[in-house]
Amino acid sequence: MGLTLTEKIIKSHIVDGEMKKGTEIGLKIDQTLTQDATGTMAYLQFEAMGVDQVKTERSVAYIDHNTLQSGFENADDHRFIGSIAKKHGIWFSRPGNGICHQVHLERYGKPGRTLIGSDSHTPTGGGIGMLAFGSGGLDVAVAMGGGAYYITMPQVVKINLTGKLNDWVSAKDVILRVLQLLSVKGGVGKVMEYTGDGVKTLSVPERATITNMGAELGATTSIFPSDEVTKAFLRSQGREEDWTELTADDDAVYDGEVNIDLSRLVPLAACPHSPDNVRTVEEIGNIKIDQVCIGSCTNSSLQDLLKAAHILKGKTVHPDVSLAIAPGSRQVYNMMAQCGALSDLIDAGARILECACGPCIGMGQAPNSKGISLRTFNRNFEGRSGTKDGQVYLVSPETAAASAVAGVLTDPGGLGKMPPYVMPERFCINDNMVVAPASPEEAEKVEVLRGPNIKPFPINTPLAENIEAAVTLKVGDNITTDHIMPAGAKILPLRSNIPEISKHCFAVCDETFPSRALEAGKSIVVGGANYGQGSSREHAALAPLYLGVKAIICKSFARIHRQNLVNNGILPLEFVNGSDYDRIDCGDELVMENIRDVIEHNKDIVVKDKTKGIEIPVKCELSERGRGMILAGGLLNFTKNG
Ligand code: MIC
Ligand code: SF4
Repeated sequence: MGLTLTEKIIKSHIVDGEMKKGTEIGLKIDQTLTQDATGTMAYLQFEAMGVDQVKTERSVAYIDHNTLQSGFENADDHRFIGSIAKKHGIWFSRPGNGICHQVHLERYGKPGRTLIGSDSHTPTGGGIGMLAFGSGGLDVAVAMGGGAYYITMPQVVKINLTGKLNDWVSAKDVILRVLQLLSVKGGVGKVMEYTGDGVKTLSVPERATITNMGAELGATTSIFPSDEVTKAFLRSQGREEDWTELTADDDAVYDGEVNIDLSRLVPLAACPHSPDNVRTVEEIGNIKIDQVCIGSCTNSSLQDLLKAAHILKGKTVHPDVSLAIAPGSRQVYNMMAQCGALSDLIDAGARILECACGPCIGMGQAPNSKGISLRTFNRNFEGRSGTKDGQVYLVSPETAAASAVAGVLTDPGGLGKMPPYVMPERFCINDNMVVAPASPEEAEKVEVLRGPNIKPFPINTPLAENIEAAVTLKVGDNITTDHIMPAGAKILPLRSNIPEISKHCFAVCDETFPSRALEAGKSIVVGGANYGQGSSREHAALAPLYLGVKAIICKSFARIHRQNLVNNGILPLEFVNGSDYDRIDCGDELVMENIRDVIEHNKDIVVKDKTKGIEIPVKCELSERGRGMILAGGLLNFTKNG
């Protein structure tokens, strides 16, 4: 029986377990990446492990999220990350060099390699044929130390692309169509593997747009084959030697199949407030818009910005619209300048931002009250833009640019013939903003620079014999990590300071939660389906840990967040009968008797609701290793105990 591409890469990297679907496997990790908003914690955790030099083939620390520097905090974090990177063998991509996923694709991604990153959009690397996963910072720290990365052996879904995209329809519309078909829960436990004749019509950055937003499907990751298109991209990046051909076997067996005829796709948009709330631009109609943002790790490649520049050339941004553009990397920015397209954007009235995440994570450019904002980004969760009642639509760069001129949501289809995009023979290569680590001999002398905002992270204690605590919060379905631990210009600077950032935990749902939870000392949170979808931020586990949350009971979890809870020793419990969700209320006193023994011996778990006088069966599906982590009070304790 032939193998899928995913299985081939897993086979060459598996160091623990067997390739049996649904069981836990450990993978050797070749490359890691961090970004600054999750990086400070990841490096503090790496330090706590006491490893001198990273054991990976390449580890890169990017600064791209917190670049506003509205106070000393961000700049201090940058210096901390820069110095600790230098000491431990990590390459340091300085602020201004670009968004981690875009830069990594351009300069470091290699077909057939494994990559984990402390950012949920790390699967962007799947566009170049890597098996790339988003994870918590602690998992990255372990991988840097040479430890395996554990996942559940995924199902592999074939996404068969046929035909060719029509003019003005783009990769963003492909992934929006997949989201429309499968929903934000549709990828859980699965790898999306793209195949078919249509693959060769898509460039590497277009493929990366698609694998990037596989995160929004909840997928373990997404991957494209490595073919002649990949080879040409690597050649233009001066890295042809990094290329290897990779495809699935002809007789590979998949667990599911989705067929997409590229030639039948039309411009799409994800309406507020979920990436799977997808309709055609035509169906939504010419709604009046207030803001357009082009950029983010999804759509900020040279190809994306050149298309936007073509549409904007010789035009003026509509008087009622603010257009902001953030190139994905310095390479993109520079090439836009060299070919004159940057001037077309400036002439049209675009507000050019630095190469960073910027508005995507609420670092500036919040829309006006109730403002309608079209964004080429990947997430439109409520409040994420920085404006609570902002209405964010996710669209392609073509739709974004056409709409910025018209002042209303506009199908770019009416723009005539689209000029073909020809990839440059050679991209503008300049790695001078990536600082090399010190040699192992020099490393000892490197001083790690810590600012006053960098506080130690909380470490859990071993699981108690019994848990007796009240429900301090009950939330609904599809709660995102942006609900649990919001980001944005005011809160992101606190990422290195858990006591401070915890004051904003669940602020979107209930501002009184942090003080109530702290006062209670220990408590339990109840949630619906797909709890913790979205980002990889470990802070969505660390802040509840600091506030005394002992367990989350919900209908189902998103993958990365569940792992972050286990890594930090918080019990992830799921209702055996989803309808029991309705029987528990906020304020109920819950008891889990002998929970330590129950977890240790994998027995059935019963939660007693003392307030209601009822018993509710829940489950906690963990591998032996996972149980060990919960018993020890998290991964660090577990590793220390040997
Ligand atoms: C995001 O897009 O939500 C982020 C900010 O990149 C996060 C990481 C973080 O919270 O720092 C992610 O996607 O993992
Ligand atoms: Fe940055 Fe946005 Fe991408 Fe997250 S999704 S890495 S915030 S650009």
